[in-house]
Amino acid sequence: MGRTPSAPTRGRLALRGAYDQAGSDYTVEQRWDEYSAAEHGIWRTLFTRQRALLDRYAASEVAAGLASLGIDSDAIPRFSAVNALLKPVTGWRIVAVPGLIPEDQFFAHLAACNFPVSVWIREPHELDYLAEPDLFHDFFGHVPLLANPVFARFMQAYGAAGQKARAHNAVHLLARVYWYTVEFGLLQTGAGLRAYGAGILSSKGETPYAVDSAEPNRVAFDLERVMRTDYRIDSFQRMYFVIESFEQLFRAGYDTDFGPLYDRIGDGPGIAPEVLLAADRVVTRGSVGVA
Ligand code: HBI
Ligand code: FE
Repeated sequence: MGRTPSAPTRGRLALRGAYDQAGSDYTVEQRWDEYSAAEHGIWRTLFTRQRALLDRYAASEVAAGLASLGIDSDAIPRFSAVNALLKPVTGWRIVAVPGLIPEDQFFAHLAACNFPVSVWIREPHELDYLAEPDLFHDFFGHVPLLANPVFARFMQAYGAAGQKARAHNAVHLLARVYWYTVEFGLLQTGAGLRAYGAGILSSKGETPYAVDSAEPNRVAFDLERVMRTDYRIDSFQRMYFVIESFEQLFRAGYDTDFGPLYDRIGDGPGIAPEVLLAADRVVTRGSVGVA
């Protein structure tokens, strides 16, 4: 009979999604009609306050993506409506999932240009922080840049690399790349530093912090340096890596055979995020810095 996937575990956290309803690829139906007025209200509150930060703190491609996909504060987006606009532009589509899914399925979805978005939205007392990705993080943070052709190709290449990394037992190294780019990446622009990472853009506190605070280190992106660097999941970042363009990201994810890199780095301890190395191209030296 059909095997029911069980909820993946992440530390001791019990995941709240309805995993018993998921298919073997972990997708579910969005069931948009079942969202309550209160849930739409949470979307509206979160969207409004994060949207107001974008012009000052985010890469311009983020607001452009929201506009081109018709995403606004009115209500929780219908995935099908957004897909109708997204698919023709970059070939990507959103698939609904119960929440965090096992990494092999996650990589397979990205390699197939499917972006998994959690169907549930956080509760009123969680507006500022929650440990699991919910609909607001996944949608507001990740979906706008899927309308950018270069970024979208990077994401696909990342998914394909994930499948190879599993064979090398190097998923933890690739996860660092995802963390420091897709989740917490900064972009150097003519107008100054701007955020493009979803973990930044979905956080009211970390959006101004990532761009303006004197605390964290900011270092020019280098693929091997990123793969060697530990990250913290329970606080604002102490280190951000700065790309010059989405093309740079795409080249790093696409033209490189990660095999030799994985072998060279191995699985020794990572560099702490507070540490700056002599070889780093430092953009800003943070007050957390260790010489
Ligand atoms: N599942 N829904 C979801 N969203 C993620 O961002 C995610 C995931 N499963 C695994 C995973 N991320 C990570 O293992 C990768 O980023 C490396
Ligand atoms: Fe995310």
